Amino acid sequence: MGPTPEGEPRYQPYHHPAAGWGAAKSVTRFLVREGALVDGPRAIMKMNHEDGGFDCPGCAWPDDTKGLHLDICENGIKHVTWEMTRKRVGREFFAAHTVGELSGWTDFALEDQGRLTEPMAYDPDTDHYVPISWRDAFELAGRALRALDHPDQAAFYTSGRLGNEATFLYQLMARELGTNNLPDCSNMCHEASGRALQASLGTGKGTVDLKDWETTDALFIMGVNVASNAPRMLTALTEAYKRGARIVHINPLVEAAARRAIIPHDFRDMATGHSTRTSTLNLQVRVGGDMALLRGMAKAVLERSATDPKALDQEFIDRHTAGFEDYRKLCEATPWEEIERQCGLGRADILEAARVYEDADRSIVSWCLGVSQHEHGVDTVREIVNLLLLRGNLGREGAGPSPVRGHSNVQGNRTCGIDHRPAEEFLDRLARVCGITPPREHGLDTVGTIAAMRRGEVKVFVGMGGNFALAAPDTPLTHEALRSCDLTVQVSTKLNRSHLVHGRQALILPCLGRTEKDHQRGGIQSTSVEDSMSMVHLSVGMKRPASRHLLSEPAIIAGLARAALPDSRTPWEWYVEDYDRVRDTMAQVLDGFEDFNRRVRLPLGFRIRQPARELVFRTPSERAEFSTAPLPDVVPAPGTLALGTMRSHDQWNTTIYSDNDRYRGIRNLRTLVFMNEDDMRERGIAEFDPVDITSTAKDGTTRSLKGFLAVPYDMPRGCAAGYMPEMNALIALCDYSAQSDQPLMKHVRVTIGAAG
Ligand SMILES: Nc1nc2c(c(=O)[nH]1)N[C@H]1C(S)=C(S)[C@@H](COP(=O)(O)OP(=O)(O)OC[C@H]3O[C@@H](n4cnc5c(=O)[nH]c(N)nc54)[C@H](O)[C@@H]3O)O[C@H]1N2
Ligand SMILES: Nc1nc2c(c(=O)[nH]1)N[C@H]1C(S)=C(S)[C@@H](COP(=O)(O)OP(=O)(O)OC[C@H]3O[C@@H](n4cnc5c(=O)[nH]c(N)nc54)[C@H](O)[C@@H]3O)O[C@H]1N2
Ligand SMILES: [Mo]
Repeated sequence: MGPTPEGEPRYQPYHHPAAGWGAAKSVTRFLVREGALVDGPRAIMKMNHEDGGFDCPGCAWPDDTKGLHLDICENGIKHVTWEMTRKRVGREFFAAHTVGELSGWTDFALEDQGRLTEPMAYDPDTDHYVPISWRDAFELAGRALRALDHPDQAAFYTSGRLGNEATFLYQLMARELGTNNLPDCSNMCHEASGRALQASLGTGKGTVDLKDWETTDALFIMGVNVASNAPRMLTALTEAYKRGARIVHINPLVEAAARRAIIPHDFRDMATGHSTRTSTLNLQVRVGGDMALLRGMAKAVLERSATDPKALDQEFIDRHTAGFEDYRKLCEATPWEEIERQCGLGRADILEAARVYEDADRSIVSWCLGVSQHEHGVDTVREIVNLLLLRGNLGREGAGPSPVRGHSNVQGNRTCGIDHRPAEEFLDRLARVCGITPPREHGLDTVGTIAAMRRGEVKVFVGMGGNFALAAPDTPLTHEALRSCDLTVQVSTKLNRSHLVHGRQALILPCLGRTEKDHQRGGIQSTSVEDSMSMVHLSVGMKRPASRHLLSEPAIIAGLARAALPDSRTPWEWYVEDYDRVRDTMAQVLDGFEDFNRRVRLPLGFRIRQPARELVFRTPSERAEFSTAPLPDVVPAPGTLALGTMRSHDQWNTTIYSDNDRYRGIRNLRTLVFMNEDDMRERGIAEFDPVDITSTAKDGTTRSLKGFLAVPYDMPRGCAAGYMPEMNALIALCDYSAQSDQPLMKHVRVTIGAAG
């Protein structure tokens, strides 16, 4: 799915620090390829600045608050440059290529054509996309939406790039139409984290901010590939290490950030090649074994408290928590042997991690997809909270849970109303302020939408960004589902697979990117975003739009809404003239957004109040609640392996920049599977041997990928790993978590054998 490889596949384990000149070299090559050697650096200087500029769309890590650093990273630069490319996909391009022909292109080649420039509609007679005016495009979509028997026959997907103002208008349109069918990328990402934190603490978000990262004594980094996917966290890790904080990495793979890093903004380090350690302890847990490890650490803390009462913060437990006694008994009753077997680590390792935790006055646990994309993702995140509660690591500086979110505004999307299970209180306020009658039944999430499209129950699919056709599980089935729609609408910046896998009618609606000037009647507009640590700030584009035909996302939503809801009393155009007006309405509907327009213009924006941070818990007991879930059985059956799908260094979700994965030592190869050497030997497989991978779903059906190349890798036995989205075909639609409805993207049960 990536570009045509530049040479033979190569594998050479990587032993250098993360970031540094390797990153700088890779960026330069990239800027040259995109023809952005001039614009790129200029734009980058404007990124993540407290005095204006645009928010880096690369990830959701918060901006540096001290303003001392050039707050950028290799992958953020690539991501921005990818949007700023000078290449264009105009009407001539679509006239020259049928959809059938484009379907044979790689995903890299599709996106590499550059920015989309004008609205296009699919013409089934010629199998070409043909130009359509914005007016006709809106009318076509409006007609399809008006023709539905019920609004629940439409689904409105959001990818986490959408700014808060557009988000608010988007959910308003869906709910005014009468549906809560608002699937989003969170359904595949941090749904489990949100639900767990909500259940344990009464808020679905982390409670810490960057200041806490700067003062904590111990960091536990679980299931995240920091150097590739949250590179700005490298700065926090090196600074923590230099300060004497302990850093424990919990991951089946020892990723680059779990060794050493060079910080690109530290010119002295860059010049001398001096690197800083970023880890005190690496624990290579079994895939899915995190909960057992956390249980083991909690058990160790409780055992120590028998002789050392200071091991527990009993006062905190008594005052602020519920369910401690049950949890204590559960830990006691969970045998060490079971804990060791399930996490795949020896007792000494578990005790060492527990000792780091016990010795720290303040601890932060941070996690990403390695924790959330599992059957028991919710239970594991709740176990993280259990562990934190034992020592009162909540509601004080330097301590607390800190999920690393993915897309740059995925957290803001949820805050501003993208939720297929909206709270009653939110709907009440929306009804009162916006004068609509929102539906009360819960809507469809990502998995539910695919199943409903396939059954013919959802007939219109609108994708507000993203690349649903590739990001979703069960690729062939998802494609079948999209193809069975009456209409698919994709609001996008670049050509991608979701434009080629379409309904009977299809629209491509090109929008402004975050780097571009958004000119409306009321002048240049800015939009707000919320980072992983609940900071809301403005982002304003400064580049000339890629084409004069592009509309902003709010304008596209308003156009769709006007056409679908001819009798609407919502002032759609009036909102689009000046986004301050949208923000004024949001201030009345959203909790924590009072005085939105003023506060969002403060130098660093504002932080949404986190009740749990102030030890206010909106749970049934009004306390932080311990959970008492049994440990899941994650040990693979004999002959099978637990396979996790993940990103390479040179990709952004479904966007593949190259076939290299520098920090894992891979060149020119994406169709690979990383395996433990002993597991390979046992199967008679040698390095680069072609293998067939077969998954078995909960319903007993099987799916296969053939001819992937095996790569021996330092990882626990019984585990395997490979890249998304190539491996999404292995993940059955029915394989989602009963706790979060998230597809099991980090735990596919597979057998692997020499290619037949
Ligand atoms: N450059 C770049 N940045 C990105 C993205 C991108 O594609 N490219 N994507 C963005 C998005 S949307 C998201 S959600 C985040 C994703 O950020 P990550 O969560 O880092 O994403 P993955 O590549 O899926 O990597 C998952 C990590 O979890 C580990 N892992 C797998 N199974 C387990 C397990 O059972 N337990 C533990 N402890 N670890 C496990 C893997 O070895 C890997 O290190 O990054 C965001 N940032
Ligand atoms: N197997 C497996 N599958 C996974 C995952 C996994 O770990 N394993 N991770 C899951 C996760 S965490 C996520 S978040 C999803 C990601 O799923 P999505 O968010 O759906 O996918 P992306 O690849 O981020 O979307 C890329 C497209 O977004 C469009 N785009 C870029 N910028 C803009 C913009 O400013 N506006 C608009 N309207 N469009 C824009 C471009 O056209 C580009 O082609 O994938 C999920 N899928
Ligand atoms: Mo994500």
